[in-house]
Amino acid sequence: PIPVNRNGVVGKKDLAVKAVDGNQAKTLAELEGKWESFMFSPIRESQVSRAMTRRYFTDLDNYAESDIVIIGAGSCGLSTAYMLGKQRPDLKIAVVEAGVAPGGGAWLGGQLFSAMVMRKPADAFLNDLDVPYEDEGDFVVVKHAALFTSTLLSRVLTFPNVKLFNATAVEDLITRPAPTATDPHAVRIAGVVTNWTLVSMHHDDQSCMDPNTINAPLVISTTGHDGPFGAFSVKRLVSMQQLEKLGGMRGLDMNSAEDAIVKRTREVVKGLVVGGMELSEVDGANRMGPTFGAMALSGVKAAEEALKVINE
Ligand code: AHZ
Repeated sequence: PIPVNRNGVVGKKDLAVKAVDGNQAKTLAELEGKWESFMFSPIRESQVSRAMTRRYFTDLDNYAESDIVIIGAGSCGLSTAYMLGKQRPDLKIAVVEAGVAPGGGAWLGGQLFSAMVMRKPADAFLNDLDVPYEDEGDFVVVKHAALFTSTLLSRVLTFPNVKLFNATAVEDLITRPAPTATDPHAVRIAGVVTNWTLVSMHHDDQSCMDPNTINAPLVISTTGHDGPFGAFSVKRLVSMQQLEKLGGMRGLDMNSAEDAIVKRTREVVKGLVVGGMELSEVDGANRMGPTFGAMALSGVKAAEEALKVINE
């Protein structure tokens, strides 16, 4: 039996003894051929619970005041987080993703095909990430979109100053009055209102499931084009009368779409930078379909725009 004290906690000394008994290998080579005597170090279930919940609630506490919140962890949101995390280890960056699996639409190239196409000069982003590709002249091809997305995700998650809250939806934006000479009702965005996505999906059949909040002087929204979850922030800007109307995403035209998305990546209202396909809804830009260079470079520009605002 595993020794536990009165509080149900395994004694540290006992754990150490068990660890030695349990043939704790430091390398896989040390495990080879020893499966008969093999055993894991002991654990009590509460230790697993506490290891997870203590960290999660510490993060919730810590990131309740963030420097930057990124809404959406698709190809644009993750590219933005990568640039910011890399350049500014001093900033606290919360990434809020509604889905359980971060990555948005970037796990496949297009339809259900594996490869991911990026038009030049987005190969510069792949070089920075160290993702291999084949050069086809004006564009490059990563052999599987998941190689791009998983590499990007692992880089982002390794930064100590970036926290991903997945399975968490942004339900609303926090605003503060910021009247201008032309608009006395203008606001600036000052953070996000969140809820676990499974809770967000049940507001119609359960009552009193109030949300949580993250305050931040800058929010970057990359929630994709309109859909059940997409274009979240810009639709909310219309309903709170900070944007008159949305332009609506136009049909597919790869050439004009990709240039437009990168060029128009900007602070749309004070405190809110918009990037990726969410922008196509604001400006009425074309869609580009299965070519991802604009998502990476919109992320690079969103980070640059964000730092301009932060440094103001
Ligand atoms: O789950 C969404 C997805 O992972 C997440 N998201 C949306 N609303 C949210 C909310 N709270 C939290 N309220 C939310 N998360 O945002 C992510 C968006 O990722 P995406 O891949 O859909 O958007 P993107 O702009 O990063 O990339 C677009 C990819 C496309 S669509 C397209 C076309 O149709 O032409 N072409 C490309 C390259």
